[in-house]
Amino acid sequence: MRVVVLTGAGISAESGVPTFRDADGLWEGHRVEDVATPEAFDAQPTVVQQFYDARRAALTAVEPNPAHVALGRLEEVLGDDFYLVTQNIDDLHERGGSSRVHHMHGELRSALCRACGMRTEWTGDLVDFPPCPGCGVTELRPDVVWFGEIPYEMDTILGVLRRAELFVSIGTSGAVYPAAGFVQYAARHGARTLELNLQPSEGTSFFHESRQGPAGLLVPTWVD
Ligand code: BJW
Repeated sequence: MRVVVLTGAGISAESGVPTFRDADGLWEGHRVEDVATPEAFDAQPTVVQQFYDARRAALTAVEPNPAHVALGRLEEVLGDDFYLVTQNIDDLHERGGSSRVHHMHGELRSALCRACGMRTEWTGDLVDFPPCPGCGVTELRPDVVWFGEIPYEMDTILGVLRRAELFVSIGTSGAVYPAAGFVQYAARHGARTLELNLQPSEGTSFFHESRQGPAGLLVPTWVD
């Protein structure tokens, strides 16, 4: 695996999807802890479902931007030498032309059964809590990774990071682990590391090189 790219909320910002920790961030009015933990879901399932329903609905009004499209082109050129892992739960990479996207924090368009663990396509409004199509129990939740939960595909991701020649981080604050630790892990295993972000992230000093600016400009320039 030669090139590994990690993306965060910043890559979707120019498409109109709010980031988490910028001034107009998603969590204004909604503290992260109020909606993005299993405990919050236990305490207020309807509020949490409505929060994700709103984000799912907002997705229909946005389009991929030149940064997503450029990564789609890169996958076409590099094939199996390219691995894209995103912390985002939107589908803008897929709509931008990427066919192999690894969603380490889950996906808005997927539902997870708390009883049997089955992951299924999200079908409409789950505020009414329909039963799981696999086991029939009414335990569906958004298929996203909340604080305290283990992100998806960690073994695979760490494997590709060990084999990476280049690790590129795009539009992420470096505030949330384990993704924030990927740069040091990849560098320790011999990769060159590059950050493309609007401003220096919390982890900027760990990168060999850091470029600042909007992803819609920086990513196509880097890819081409
Ligand atoms: C632009 C731009 C433009 C703007 N162009 N750029 C080690 C140390 C300390 C704590 C921990 C640790 N390990 C674990 C923890 C605990 C915790 C954690 O990290 N806490 C921190 C707050 C300290 N982590 C966990 O609980 C994780 N689980 C875990 O660690 O399990 C144990 C384990 C793991 C692995 C192996 C074995 C055991 C789970 C974390 C789950 C995070 N979930 C969320 C919600 C997902 C669902 C949802 O979307 O609702 O994921 S929280 C939220 O933050 C979301 C994001 O994916 C994530 C990261 O945010 P991101 O993408 O970086 O966005 P922002 O807003 O922070 O930054 C945007 C950036 O873009 C900014 O820098 C802007 O400048 C930039 N930008 N416009 C380019 N146009």
